[in-house]
Amino acid sequence: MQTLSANSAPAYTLKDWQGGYRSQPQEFDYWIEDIEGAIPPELSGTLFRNGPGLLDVKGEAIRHPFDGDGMICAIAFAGGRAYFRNRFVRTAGYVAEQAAGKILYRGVFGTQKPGGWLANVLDLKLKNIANTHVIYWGGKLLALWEAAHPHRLHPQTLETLGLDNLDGLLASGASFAAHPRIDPGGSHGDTRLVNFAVKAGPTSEITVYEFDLAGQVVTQQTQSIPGFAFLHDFALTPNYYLFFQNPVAFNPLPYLLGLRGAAECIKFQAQQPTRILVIPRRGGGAVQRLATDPCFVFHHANAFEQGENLVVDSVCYQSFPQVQPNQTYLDVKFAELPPSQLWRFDLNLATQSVQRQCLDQRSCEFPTLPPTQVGQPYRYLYIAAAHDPQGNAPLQAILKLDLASGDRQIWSAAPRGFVGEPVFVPRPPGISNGKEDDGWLLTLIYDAAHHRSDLVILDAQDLTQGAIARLHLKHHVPYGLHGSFTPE
Ligand code: 3ON
Ligand code: FE
Repeated sequence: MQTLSANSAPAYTLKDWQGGYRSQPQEFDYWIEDIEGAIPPELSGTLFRNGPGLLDVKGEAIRHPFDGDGMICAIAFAGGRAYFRNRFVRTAGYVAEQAAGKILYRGVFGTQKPGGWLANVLDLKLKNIANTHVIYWGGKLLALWEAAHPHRLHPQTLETLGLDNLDGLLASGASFAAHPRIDPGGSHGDTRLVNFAVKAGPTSEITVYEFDLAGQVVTQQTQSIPGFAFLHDFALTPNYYLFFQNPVAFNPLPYLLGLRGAAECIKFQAQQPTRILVIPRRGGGAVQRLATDPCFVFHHANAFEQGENLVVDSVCYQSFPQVQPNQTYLDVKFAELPPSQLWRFDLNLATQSVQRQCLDQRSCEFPTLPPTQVGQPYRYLYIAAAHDPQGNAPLQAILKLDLASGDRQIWSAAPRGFVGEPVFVPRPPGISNGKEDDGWLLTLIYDAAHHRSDLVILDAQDLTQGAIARLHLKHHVPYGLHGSFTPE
């Protein structure tokens, strides 16, 4: 197994990294012809992927990439060929701003309308930017953004069909998170898509929904939680949902006054514990709230049950990562920031105690695993990571952790490549060797040397052999958030 050794010089330049945050206003449709290696002919289906496509509105920069208009990429694979398409989600806000040629909405992460605080004071409209995730479930392709309804898209053309309230499930103005998980089912039950919605306030409300394969809601429950809850993701096991309630306080005043975005009014509370919320999936039991050391979590890798105990693996930050008032997101001083790291939390429900251990020093984000293991004991975890094993740096590599043996594998796109979320695609049943890690990893990387993006295909069993195929797009795709793969 290959493990990279520590490097003193950064493997990247900030200028190269910044290139991946240029807007991509164009929409494309084409067969990908420029390919290194070969697309496995058995790889069949579509990778959908979401993220901010615009980092400016007609030249006016937005304050934070999470405020960028959602742009969907679809890369369809069949017979060893691949077709690329990207489309902006025609949200009301995108359509209006493109027509007006200027910023008309405030963004949650601090984008303001031009004209100073007077132009922004008491404007509390949310722009549903549909930029965080995209899933195909129950015959619907849905672009998700956690503070509002999904947008439904045409699965082939990516044309926006409109807001979707999930057959009347979502009340007007309700939210729907951008982090569904698919419980593969098994002896404990059927395959389910599980997602949640949060109403944050002095007391917060979490609603969790479970959907069957046809997209029909089969169970839902709502729980009240003391305190403000900013919950981006969750984890599940056959019997529980797990949420990390980060220790944060929310003072909306600067937001109301037009001075800051709502997310800029969140303050990390370093003296308070992180609360791990354990919600029974069935039977209407009470929520358990276990305390652990303060940390900030966006993403969980996985959770599973171990006798009476629960294990959850999550990416932890020392505090809530925020752009400082006198900075822009483009001049992040990586070297001065603590890394985000993968931690394992062992929850003892009998004693209500938590033990945690760092699984790897390397700075990382966007964990994933084979879909068969979601909610189950698992051996292999994949995650986008820094090239260097220590310190904070942009994501340039894909790391594979063998949680049983402790072995690591890494594939790095450094010095000039920057990776996005890896998506695991199992090798189809008929030809799979049955191993947990038999499949491919798909990830879009930004190649600063050519100012374009590549879709990289890795063999998930062995990252050290290098990319199986590297599909050169004709253009770049800005750094994204989440995606999913749909076979067929
Ligand atoms: O007042 C509340 C506070 C709040 C922040 C309520 C609320 C629902 C309006 C709200 C909104 C939250 C939203 C809209 C969150 C959106 C999050 C988002 C779009 C993305 C999060 C991404 C997380 C990570 C860790 C991304 C990492 C990216 C990289 C490493 C770059 O490649
Ligand atoms: Fe996320």
